[in-house]
Amino acid sequence: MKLFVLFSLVSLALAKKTFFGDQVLTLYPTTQDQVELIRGYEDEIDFWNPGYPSQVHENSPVDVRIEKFQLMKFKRTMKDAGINFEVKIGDVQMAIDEQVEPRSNHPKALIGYNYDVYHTYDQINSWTMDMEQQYPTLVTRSVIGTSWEGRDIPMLTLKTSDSKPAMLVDCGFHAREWISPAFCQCYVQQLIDSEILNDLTIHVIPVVNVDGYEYTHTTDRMWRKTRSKRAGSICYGVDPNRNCDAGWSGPGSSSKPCSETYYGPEKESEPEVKAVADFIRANINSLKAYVTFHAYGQMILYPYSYTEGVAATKDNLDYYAVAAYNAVKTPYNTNYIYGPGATTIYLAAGGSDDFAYDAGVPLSYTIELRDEGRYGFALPERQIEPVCIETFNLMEVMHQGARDRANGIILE
Ligand code: 0X9
Ligand code: ZN
Repeated sequence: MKLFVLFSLVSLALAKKTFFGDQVLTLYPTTQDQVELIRGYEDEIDFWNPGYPSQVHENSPVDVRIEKFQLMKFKRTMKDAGINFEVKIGDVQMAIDEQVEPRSNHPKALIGYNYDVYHTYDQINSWTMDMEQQYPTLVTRSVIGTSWEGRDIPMLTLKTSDSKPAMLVDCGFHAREWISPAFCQCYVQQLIDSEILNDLTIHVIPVVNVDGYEYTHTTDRMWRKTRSKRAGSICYGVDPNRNCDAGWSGPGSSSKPCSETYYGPEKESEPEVKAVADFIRANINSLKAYVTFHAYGQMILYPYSYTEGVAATKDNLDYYAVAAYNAVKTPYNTNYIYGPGATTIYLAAGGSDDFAYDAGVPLSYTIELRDEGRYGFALPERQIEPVCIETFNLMEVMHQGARDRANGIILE
């Protein structure tokens, strides 16, 4: 009997979390009282967009995932409080299941690496090795660090010769934002066929938060943070985008280890974050641009996010944001918004974009990829290809920005 109970407990712990019957609702609070009511759910519901309750504001929509067992009561409470809402995703598990196409049905299943599907950490890691083998003169694989759970964090450097100005592109800071690593992979493939490598060296980290990403494949699809675990806390993980040395522990980040925006026991406590920061510091003289990919919301954000204070080179940052806005719109009319993080999305200290900028990288951007909330984190695989195409267009603006900077051109 004891053994049976133990077995059940272990299998429960190992079981993959499911989201059957959970819904994503978009709430429309119009008064401060309504905002406070929604914020009060901090520990009970999953805030998708904005990512955490203190950023809920009057007259701006809020996407939240409500578990099946809470739904009836939650909807009644919203109605009683006069908060309008609509059901964005009727069944989160169905959306997750539909996100991934049956592999055998996929038209590209048998032709080389398939960039139009979501891959696991192991697949992505092997792909980095294959890329180096396949393009030995162009691609170099390195490992910038080791995660909390001991995984390698691989990086691909694409270059045609040494001593070119460089840019750093990373993906997968937040685990559940799967479209981000998917973009980094097709970006590398598109770079290989492009002329830009004659002018720039481009470093690409396809997944920063490797443990978190693996966890979203094995256990909890909606995991966001790292997977570190420290004595004295029952909760796992630190928000890697609150853990950087940029106004660390300031507004929009939490001291609570169980919070989705926990800033961690100290700055760069997370080995994944330290690996990226160390790379930026070590290459600060060559790095002209840094672009970090998140999801979702369709935004081009630039410093600052840890303060509402204006960045010294705001006009220059804004110049490429406007150009990028136009570029990303061209192929499929996808609408982005752009601006400083603090005023465009929310105040949030400890982010990698602000860190890179203050460390001396002149152009620094966070891109929130598709969509605007129709599928949110469960963006279907059929959207990977259009995201790759329109976002490469956006990146061509960033390449131009890095080249301009290298040539001492400061456009405003
Ligand atoms: O909150 C974040 O970290 C990012 N949004 S997300 O929904 N992907 O979590 C926005 C980051 C903007 N930049 C900084 N806060 N520095
Ligand atoms: Zn993110």
